[in-house]
Amino acid sequence: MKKDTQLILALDVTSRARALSLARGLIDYFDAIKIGYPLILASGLSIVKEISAFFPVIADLKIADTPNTNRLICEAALAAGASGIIAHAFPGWDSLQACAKSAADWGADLFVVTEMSHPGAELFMTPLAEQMARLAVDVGAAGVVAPATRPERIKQVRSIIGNRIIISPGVGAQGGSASQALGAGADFLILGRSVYEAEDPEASAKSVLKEIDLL
Ligand code: OMP
Repeated sequence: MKKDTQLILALDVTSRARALSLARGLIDYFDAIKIGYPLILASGLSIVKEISAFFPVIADLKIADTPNTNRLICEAALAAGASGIIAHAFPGWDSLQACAKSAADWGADLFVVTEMSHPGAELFMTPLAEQMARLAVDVGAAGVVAPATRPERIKQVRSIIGNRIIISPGVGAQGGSASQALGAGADFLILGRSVYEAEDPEASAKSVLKEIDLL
C-alpha cells in the first residue's frame, strides 16, 4: 500500500452514487478506500470492482468464520478487486491462516483486528489483543487494525508486531486523535464519518493532514 497521506477513507455510505462521487473527489487525500458491509450490502460487491478500478480498496468484511467459509469470502472480495482484506483473529489460527493464504494467492494484504476501537471492545477484546497480534504475525499478515481511541494499546501492539503495518480507526467521530495515534505507532489512520458526513469532506481531510504535518 502506498504511504503518501497515511489516510484511509472508510466509505460507509449507503448510496452508490454518493460513494462514487466521494471516492473520485477525495483520491488526492487518501492512500486507500475501505469498503465494508454498509456499502456492499447497499450496492453489491460490484462497488468494490468499480472503485478498485481507480483506487486501492480494502474490503472490510471483518471475516470471522470457519477456514473454508473464510476462504470463500476472501476469494469473493479479492476477485472483485480488493487489494486488502480485514479479518478477525478470534476464530483461531486455522481460520486466519485461510485468510492469509487467500491474500498471498492474490498478492493482497491481510489486516487482522487486534482489539476494536469502541468502548465495548474492552470486555472481550482488550484482554486478548496481544495474543491476536501474535497470531497475526504467525500467519504472516501484512498488518493489524488497532484503536486510535486507545493510543497506549497501539504502542503495545507495535511492540509485538515489529514493522508490520498498523491501520487505526477511531479518529474523529469516535474521539481518537490523529497525531496521538500516529505518535503511538500507527502507520495509517482510518477516517469515516468525520470526512463523509462533513459539509466539506475535502476540507475535513485537509485539516487532518495539517494536524499530522503532511500539508
Ligand atoms: P468512523 O467511526 O465513522 O470514523 O469509521 C470508522 C471505520 O473503521 C468504520 O468503517 C468501522 O467499521 C471501522 N473500524 C472501527 O471503527 N473500529 C475498529 O476497531 C475496526 C474498524 C475496522 O476494522 O475498520
